[in-house]
Amino acid sequence: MNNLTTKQLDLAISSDGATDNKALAANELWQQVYEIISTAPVFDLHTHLYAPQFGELNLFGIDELLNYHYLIAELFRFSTLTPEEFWRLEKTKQSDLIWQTLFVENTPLSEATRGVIAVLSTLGLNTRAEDLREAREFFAAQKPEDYLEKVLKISRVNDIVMTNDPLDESEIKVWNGDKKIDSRFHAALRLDRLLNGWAETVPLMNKQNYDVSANLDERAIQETRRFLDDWISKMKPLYLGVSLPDDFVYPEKSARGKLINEAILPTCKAHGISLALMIGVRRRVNPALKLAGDGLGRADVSVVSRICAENPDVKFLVTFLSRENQHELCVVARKFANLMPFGCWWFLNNASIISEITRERFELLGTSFIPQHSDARILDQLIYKWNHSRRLIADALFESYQGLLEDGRIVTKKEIQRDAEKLFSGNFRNWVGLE
Ligand code: FIX
Ligand code: ZN
Repeated sequence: MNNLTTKQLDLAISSDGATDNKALAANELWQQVYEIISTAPVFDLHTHLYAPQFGELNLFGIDELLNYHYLIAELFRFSTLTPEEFWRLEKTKQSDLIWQTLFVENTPLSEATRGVIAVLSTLGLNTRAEDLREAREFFAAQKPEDYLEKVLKISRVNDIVMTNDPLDESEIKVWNGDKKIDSRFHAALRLDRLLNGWAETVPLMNKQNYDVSANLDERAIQETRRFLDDWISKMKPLYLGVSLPDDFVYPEKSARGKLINEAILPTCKAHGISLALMIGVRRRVNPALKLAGDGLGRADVSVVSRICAENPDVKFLVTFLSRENQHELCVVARKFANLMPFGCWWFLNNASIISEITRERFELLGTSFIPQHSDARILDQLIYKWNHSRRLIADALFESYQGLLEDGRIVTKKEIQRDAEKLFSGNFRNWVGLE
């Protein structure tokens, strides 16, 4: 029921002549919201993509798309092949099998299979092909630098944040080399191995001439801070990031807890850099599936309350992997201005859950959150991941505007443009101190 009387609505619509400030009646509202959201430039704050300068780390094409670990996990739902037999196949045979099993013999209904369909369809390729010949010919004909422009244009992604591991040999080579990295690709310094596997990390840091030891004494803490300082100046990351298990606690009597308190948080303060906490992953619940073998668990959101309360001068980007943690995250974000919730991460990146999470975020946080990141691992995925999410976010935003209209306030095209800019790029840019 619309609280605005027809007269008020007519008055509001004609309230001022300027088109952008003209009130939008409900029927034209959807059109405007959808158009503005569909074209809003995106700052993709978390991906596993790499700039072209990273060479073979920069993945695209049908064989990479089909070997996405989401699809490998889904393959074993239908195939009698064992993981060991699958891993013995060469990549093109793996993608042939995945295409045959998930797309020909079965209907591609999952988010990940529909994503491949959306990419093929957008690129004008046969989505019901019996084999991958046409697709392989198409991608083989793409010049990587031209194809990158094509994908960024289609997906309207202007900026991409990578996930950069300062302990990865192939990455170290690029960062120590003299290639200028495409400025649209930004670094995020990933801390998983340092924080979640200290014992295995010690020799890797020693190899880079940092004098650390397993017993994490004062010297090790100092040297870890020097390691972080050096890599921050080399990568110029927009944030430091780490994924954490569902049973993560803070404070924690562990190497991780000591490193967070004595190395990571002081480094964030010293550099004024944000810390991204991605909480709730259970790594290798089925090791046989390798990257596809990770799961999730419901976490204790109070850890975020404590870390935000005890570190008011650190800005935290936070996402949880469990659907059951999302409402609590919104409530904690209402308590702490140094907390920015972001994304519908991984197993949450599905229409039914994105819809639910985005609606509760608008209801509890207004536009003070970052609705999505792609988590893309293969360049082409930007095409479907952002197309799917834009539609869902537009639906939720339209519903919020409709509610506002019913409560008695019109919304203008200019305000929709302002909100879309905040949600898809501005909130993140401001959070990490970009102009
Ligand atoms: O920790 C992460 O960054 C996760 O996103 C990855 O580990 C995961 O494999 C992924 O790509 C999910 O989309
Ligand atoms: Zn990720």
